[in-house]
Amino acid sequence: MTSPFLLSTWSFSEPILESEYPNLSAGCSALDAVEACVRNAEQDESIDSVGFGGLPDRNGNCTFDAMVMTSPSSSGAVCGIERHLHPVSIARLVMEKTNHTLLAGTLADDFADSHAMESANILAHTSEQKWESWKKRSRDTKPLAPFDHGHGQLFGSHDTIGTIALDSHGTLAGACSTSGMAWKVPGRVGDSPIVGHGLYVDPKRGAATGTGHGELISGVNGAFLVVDLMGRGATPLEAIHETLDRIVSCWDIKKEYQVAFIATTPEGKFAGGALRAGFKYAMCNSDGCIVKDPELVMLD
Ligand code: SD4
Repeated sequence: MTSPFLLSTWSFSEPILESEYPNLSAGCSALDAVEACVRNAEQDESIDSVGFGGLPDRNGNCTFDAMVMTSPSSSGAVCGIERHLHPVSIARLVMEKTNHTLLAGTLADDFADSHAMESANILAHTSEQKWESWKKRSRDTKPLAPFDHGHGQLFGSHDTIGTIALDSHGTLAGACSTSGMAWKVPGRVGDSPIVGHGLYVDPKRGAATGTGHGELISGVNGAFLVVDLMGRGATPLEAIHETLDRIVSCWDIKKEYQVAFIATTPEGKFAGGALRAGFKYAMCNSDGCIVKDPELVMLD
Protein backbone atom coordinates (compact mmCIF):
# COMPACT_ATOMS: atom_id res chain seq x y z
CA MET A 1 0.00 0.00 0.00
CA THR A 2 1.31 3.43 -0.97
CA SER A 3 0.39 6.48 1.05
CA PRO A 4 -1.88 8.45 -1.31
CA PHE A 5 -1.53 12.14 -1.94
CA LEU A 6 -2.88 15.00 -4.05
CA LEU A 7 -0.94 17.89 -5.49
CA SER A 8 -2.46 20.84 -7.33
CA THR A 9 -1.58 24.22 -8.78
CA TRP A 10 -2.58 27.42 -6.98
CA SER A 11 -3.88 27.99 -3.47
CA PHE A 12 -7.54 27.99 -4.59
CA SER A 13 -7.23 24.23 -4.99
CA GLU A 14 -6.45 23.53 -1.32
CA PRO A 15 -10.10 23.27 -0.14
CA ILE A 16 -10.87 21.21 -3.24
CA LEU A 17 -8.09 18.72 -2.41
CA GLU A 18 -9.17 18.66 1.21
CA SER A 19 -12.71 17.64 0.26
CA GLU A 20 -11.48 14.95 -2.17
CA TYR A 21 -8.68 13.46 -0.07
CA PRO A 22 -10.94 11.27 2.11
CA ASN A 23 -12.17 9.52 -1.06
CA LEU A 24 -8.63 8.96 -2.26
CA SER A 25 -7.50 7.58 1.08
CA ALA A 26 -10.60 5.34 1.14
CA GLY A 27 -9.42 3.67 -2.06
CA CYS A 28 -10.75 5.79 -4.91
CA SER A 29 -8.51 5.68 -7.99
CA ALA A 30 -6.05 8.46 -8.79
CA LEU A 31 -7.93 9.11 -12.05
CA ASP A 32 -11.30 9.48 -10.31
CA ALA A 33 -9.69 11.77 -7.73
CA VAL A 34 -8.08 14.14 -10.23
CA GLU A 35 -11.24 14.30 -12.33
CA ALA A 36 -13.34 15.09 -9.25
CA CYS A 37 -10.94 17.84 -8.13
CA VAL A 38 -10.85 19.46 -11.54
CA ARG A 39 -14.64 19.24 -11.95
CA ASN A 40 -14.93 21.05 -8.67
CA ALA A 41 -12.79 23.93 -9.96
CA GLU A 42 -14.65 23.96 -13.28
CA GLN A 43 -17.95 24.64 -11.58
CA ASP A 44 -16.62 27.31 -9.22
CA GLU A 45 -17.50 30.65 -10.76
CA SER A 46 -15.03 32.51 -8.56
CA ILE A 47 -12.07 30.81 -10.25
CA ASP A 48 -11.61 33.00 -13.29
CA SER A 49 -9.23 30.87 -15.35
CA VAL A 50 -11.04 27.55 -15.19
CA GLY A 51 -14.48 26.49 -16.38
CA PHE A 52 -17.58 28.53 -15.58
CA GLY A 53 -16.49 32.03 -14.61
CA GLY A 54 -13.39 31.78 -16.80
CA LEU A 55 -12.34 34.89 -18.70
CA PRO A 56 -13.37 35.06 -22.37
CA ASP A 57 -11.40 35.61 -25.57
CA ARG A 58 -11.19 39.06 -27.12
CA ASN A 59 -14.54 38.59 -28.86
CA GLY A 60 -16.20 37.90 -25.52
CA ASN A 61 -16.61 34.13 -25.97
CA CYS A 62 -15.38 31.49 -23.54
CA THR A 63 -13.68 28.29 -24.70
CA PHE A 64 -12.25 25.56 -22.49
CA ASP A 65 -9.29 23.17 -22.79
CA ALA A 66 -8.65 20.09 -20.61
CA MET A 67 -6.67 16.87 -20.42
CA VAL A 68 -6.41 13.70 -18.35
CA MET A 69 -3.45 11.33 -18.41
CA THR A 70 -2.30 8.18 -16.66
CA SER A 71 0.56 7.10 -18.94
CA PRO A 72 2.07 7.83 -22.37
CA SER A 73 -0.37 5.32 -23.86
CA SER A 74 -3.37 6.60 -21.96
CA SER A 75 -4.45 10.21 -22.27
CA GLY A 76 -7.39 12.20 -23.56
CA ALA A 77 -7.92 15.89 -24.20
CA VAL A 78 -10.27 18.47 -25.63
CA CYS A 79 -9.75 22.05 -26.75
CA GLY A 80 -12.01 24.89 -27.75
CA ILE A 81 -15.03 23.51 -25.88
CA GLU A 82 -17.90 25.98 -26.30
CA ARG A 83 -20.93 24.54 -24.56
CA HIS A 84 -20.10 22.01 -21.85
CA LEU A 85 -19.27 22.81 -18.26
CA HIS A 86 -16.92 19.91 -17.60
CA PRO A 87 -14.24 19.64 -20.28
CA VAL A 88 -12.18 17.36 -18.00
CA SER A 89 -14.91 14.72 -18.18
CA ILE A 90 -15.08 15.00 -21.97
CA ALA A 91 -11.30 14.54 -21.99
CA ARG A 92 -11.72 11.39 -19.93
CA LEU A 93 -14.31 10.11 -22.41
CA VAL A 94 -11.84 10.73 -25.24
CA MET A 95 -9.29 8.66 -23.33
CA GLU A 96 -11.64 5.83 -22.46
CA LYS A 97 -14.02 5.65 -25.43
CA THR A 98 -11.85 6.46 -28.45
CA ASN A 99 -8.49 5.56 -29.90
CA HIS A 100 -7.61 9.24 -30.11
CA THR A 101 -5.91 11.77 -27.89
CA LEU A 102 -7.38 15.16 -28.73
CA LEU A 103 -10.75 16.38 -30.04
CA ALA A 104 -11.24 20.04 -30.96
CA GLY A 105 -13.92 22.69 -31.02
CA THR A 106 -17.58 22.22 -31.81
CA LEU A 107 -16.92 18.65 -32.94
CA ALA A 108 -15.62 17.88 -29.44
CA ASP A 109 -18.85 19.39 -28.07
CA ASP A 110 -20.79 17.13 -30.46
CA PHE A 111 -18.79 14.16 -29.17
CA ALA A 112 -19.82 15.07 -25.61
CA ASP A 113 -23.47 15.28 -26.76
CA SER A 114 -23.15 11.81 -28.25
CA HIS A 115 -22.19 10.55 -24.79
CA ALA A 116 -25.24 12.19 -23.23
CA MET A 117 -23.40 15.04 -21.62
CA GLU A 118 -25.72 17.93 -21.04
CA SER A 119 -24.76 21.13 -22.83
CA ALA A 120 -24.94 24.51 -21.13
CA ASN A 121 -24.18 28.17 -21.45
CA ILE A 122 -20.55 28.37 -20.31
CA LEU A 123 -20.24 32.17 -20.26
CA ALA A 124 -20.91 33.45 -16.75
CA HIS A 125 -22.48 36.86 -16.36
CA THR A 126 -19.48 37.96 -14.27
CA SER A 127 -17.13 36.94 -17.11
CA GLU A 128 -19.19 38.95 -19.57
CA GLN A 129 -18.98 41.98 -17.30
CA LYS A 130 -15.21 41.62 -16.93
CA TRP A 131 -14.90 41.38 -20.72
CA GLU A 132 -17.04 44.52 -21.18
CA SER A 133 -14.82 46.45 -18.83
CA TRP A 134 -11.61 45.11 -20.43
CA LYS A 135 -12.99 46.10 -23.82
CA LYS A 136 -13.73 49.58 -22.60
CA ARG A 137 -10.27 49.98 -21.06
CA SER A 138 -8.45 48.70 -24.15
CA ARG A 139 -10.54 50.57 -26.72
CA ASP A 140 -8.03 53.39 -27.05
CA THR A 141 -4.88 51.33 -26.76
CA LYS A 142 -3.00 49.64 -29.58
CA PRO A 143 -3.78 45.95 -30.25
CA LEU A 144 -2.47 43.73 -27.48
CA ALA A 145 0.69 41.69 -28.03
CA PRO A 146 0.17 37.90 -28.15
CA PHE A 147 0.92 37.29 -24.47
CA ASP A 148 -0.50 40.49 -23.11
CA HIS A 149 -3.80 39.42 -21.73
CA GLY A 150 -4.60 42.91 -20.80
CA HIS A 151 -3.38 45.00 -17.95
CA GLY A 152 -1.63 42.25 -16.02
CA GLN A 153 -4.84 40.69 -14.82
CA LEU A 154 -4.10 37.01 -15.28
CA PHE A 155 -1.81 36.11 -12.42
CA GLY A 156 -3.78 37.52 -9.55
CA SER A 157 -5.03 34.85 -7.24
CA HIS A 158 -6.14 32.19 -9.68
CA ASP A 159 -4.99 30.29 -12.69
CA THR A 160 -5.23 26.98 -14.54
CA ILE A 161 -5.80 23.96 -12.35
CA GLY A 162 -3.41 21.04 -12.80
CA THR A 163 -3.90 18.20 -10.34
CA ILE A 164 -1.80 15.09 -9.78
CA ALA A 165 -2.78 12.13 -7.58
CA LEU A 166 -1.04 9.02 -6.37
CA ASP A 167 -3.52 6.45 -5.11
CA SER A 168 -3.16 3.67 -2.56
CA HIS A 169 -2.28 1.19 -5.34
CA GLY A 170 0.66 3.36 -6.36
CA THR A 171 -1.04 4.56 -9.56
CA LEU A 172 -0.41 8.10 -10.78
CA ALA A 173 -2.92 10.24 -12.70
CA GLY A 174 -3.09 13.86 -13.74
CA ALA A 175 -5.75 16.24 -15.02
CA CYS A 176 -5.82 19.90 -15.98
CA SER A 177 -8.44 22.36 -17.14
CA THR A 178 -8.41 25.98 -18.22
CA SER A 179 -10.36 28.68 -19.97
CA GLY A 180 -6.97 29.61 -21.42
CA MET A 181 -5.39 32.99 -21.53
CA ALA A 182 -7.73 35.87 -20.81
CA TRP A 183 -8.63 37.92 -23.90
CA LYS A 184 -6.88 35.42 -26.19
CA VAL A 185 -7.17 35.57 -29.97
CA PRO A 186 -10.24 33.44 -30.80
CA GLY A 187 -9.12 29.95 -31.72
CA ARG A 188 -5.95 30.10 -29.65
CA VAL A 189 -5.12 26.86 -27.82
CA GLY A 190 -2.46 26.81 -25.13
CA ASP A 191 -0.42 24.10 -23.45
CA SER A 192 -3.11 22.53 -21.27
CA PRO A 193 -4.71 20.05 -23.73
CA ILE A 194 -1.43 19.03 -25.41
CA VAL A 195 0.27 15.89 -24.13
CA GLY A 196 3.64 16.78 -22.62
CA HIS A 197 3.01 20.51 -22.66
CA GLY A 198 0.57 21.30 -19.82
CA LEU A 199 0.57 17.79 -18.33
CA TYR A 200 2.59 14.60 -18.55
CA VAL A 201 2.30 11.36 -16.59
CA ASP A 202 4.62 8.40 -16.92
CA PRO A 203 4.22 5.71 -14.25
CA LYS A 204 7.96 4.91 -14.45
CA ARG A 205 9.24 8.48 -14.36
CA GLY A 206 6.68 10.64 -12.55
CA ALA A 207 4.19 13.37 -13.34
CA ALA A 208 4.26 17.12 -13.92
CA THR A 209 1.79 19.84 -14.78
CA GLY A 210 2.29 23.45 -15.71
CA THR A 211 0.45 26.73 -15.44
CA GLY A 212 1.11 30.16 -16.86
CA HIS A 213 1.85 31.34 -20.36
CA GLY A 214 1.08 28.30 -22.44
CA GLU A 215 3.22 29.42 -25.36
CA LEU A 216 6.34 29.39 -23.17
CA ILE A 217 5.47 25.99 -21.74
CA SER A 218 4.69 24.53 -25.16
CA GLY A 219 7.92 25.87 -26.62
CA VAL A 220 9.98 23.50 -24.47
CA ASN A 221 7.37 20.69 -24.12
CA GLY A 222 7.45 21.72 -20.47
CA ALA A 223 5.67 18.94 -18.57
CA PHE A 224 7.35 16.25 -20.67
CA LEU A 225 10.74 17.81 -20.12
CA VAL A 226 10.27 17.88 -16.34
CA VAL A 227 9.21 14.22 -16.27
CA ASP A 228 11.93 13.14 -18.68
CA LEU A 229 14.60 14.83 -16.58
CA MET A 230 13.26 13.04 -13.47
CA GLY A 231 13.49 9.79 -15.43
CA ARG A 232 17.17 10.56 -16.00
CA GLY A 233 17.80 10.99 -12.30
CA ALA A 234 16.96 14.62 -11.53
CA THR A 235 14.93 15.41 -8.41
CA PRO A 236 11.58 17.12 -9.06
CA LEU A 237 13.13 20.43 -8.02
CA GLU A 238 16.18 19.99 -10.28
CA ALA A 239 13.93 18.99 -13.18
CA ILE A 240 11.69 22.03 -12.76
CA HIS A 241 14.75 24.27 -12.39
CA GLU A 242 16.28 23.02 -15.62
CA THR A 243 12.97 23.38 -17.48
CA LEU A 244 12.48 26.96 -16.29
CA ASP A 245 16.12 27.67 -17.20
CA ARG A 246 15.40 26.38 -20.68
CA ILE A 247 12.39 28.71 -20.96
CA VAL A 248 14.42 31.68 -19.74
CA SER A 249 17.15 30.93 -22.25
CA CYS A 250 14.68 30.65 -25.16
CA TRP A 251 12.44 33.66 -24.59
CA ASP A 252 12.75 37.33 -23.95
CA ILE A 253 10.99 37.12 -20.59
CA LYS A 254 8.72 40.11 -20.09
CA LYS A 255 7.71 41.18 -16.63
CA GLU A 256 4.15 39.96 -16.99
CA TYR A 257 5.21 36.43 -18.02
CA GLN A 258 4.71 33.64 -15.54
CA VAL A 259 5.24 29.89 -15.76
CA ALA A 260 5.07 27.41 -12.90
CA PHE A 261 5.31 23.63 -12.59
CA ILE A 262 4.56 21.07 -9.94
CA ALA A 263 6.05 17.60 -10.24
CA THR A 264 6.29 14.31 -8.42
CA THR A 265 8.31 11.13 -8.73
CA PRO A 266 6.39 7.82 -8.85
CA GLU A 267 7.28 7.40 -5.17
CA GLY A 268 5.73 10.72 -4.18
CA LYS A 269 8.74 13.00 -3.82
CA PHE A 270 7.45 16.33 -5.10
CA ALA A 271 8.30 20.02 -5.65
CA GLY A 272 6.99 23.20 -7.21
CA GLY A 273 8.80 26.02 -8.98
CA ALA A 274 7.90 29.23 -10.78
CA LEU A 275 9.47 31.90 -12.92
CA ARG A 276 8.11 34.61 -10.67
CA ALA A 277 6.75 35.14 -7.19
CA GLY A 278 3.02 34.75 -6.66
CA PHE A 279 2.60 31.08 -7.49
CA LYS A 280 1.56 28.67 -4.73
CA TYR A 281 0.47 25.07 -4.79
CA ALA A 282 -1.61 22.79 -2.59
CA MET A 283 -0.81 19.34 -1.23
CA CYS A 284 -2.83 16.80 0.76
CA ASN A 285 -1.56 13.60 2.31
CA SER A 286 -2.34 11.56 5.42
CA ASP A 287 -0.80 14.33 7.58
CA GLY A 288 -3.24 16.96 6.26
CA CYS A 289 -3.53 19.63 3.60
CA ILE A 290 -1.36 22.67 3.09
CA VAL A 291 -0.74 25.52 0.70
CA LYS A 292 2.95 25.68 -0.14
CA ASP A 293 5.26 28.31 -1.54
CA PRO A 294 7.21 26.90 -4.47
CA GLU A 295 10.67 25.62 -3.57
CA LEU A 296 12.06 27.72 -6.42
CA VAL A 297 11.30 31.19 -7.77
CA MET A 298 13.71 31.94 -10.63
CA LEU A 299 13.32 35.67 -11.23
CA ASP A 300 12.38 38.87 -9.34
C1 SD4 B 1 -2.82 28.53 -21.22
N1 SD4 B 1 -1.52 27.62 -19.40
O1 SD4 B 1 -3.84 28.31 -21.85
C2 SD4 B 1 -2.81 28.17 -19.75
C3 SD4 B 1 -3.06 29.47 -19.09
C4 SD4 B 1 -3.13 29.40 -17.70
O2 SD4 B 1 -5.10 30.47 -16.97
O3 SD4 B 1 -2.35 28.76 -17.01
N2 SD4 B 1 -4.16 30.18 -17.38
O4 SD4 B 1 -1.81 29.06 -21.68
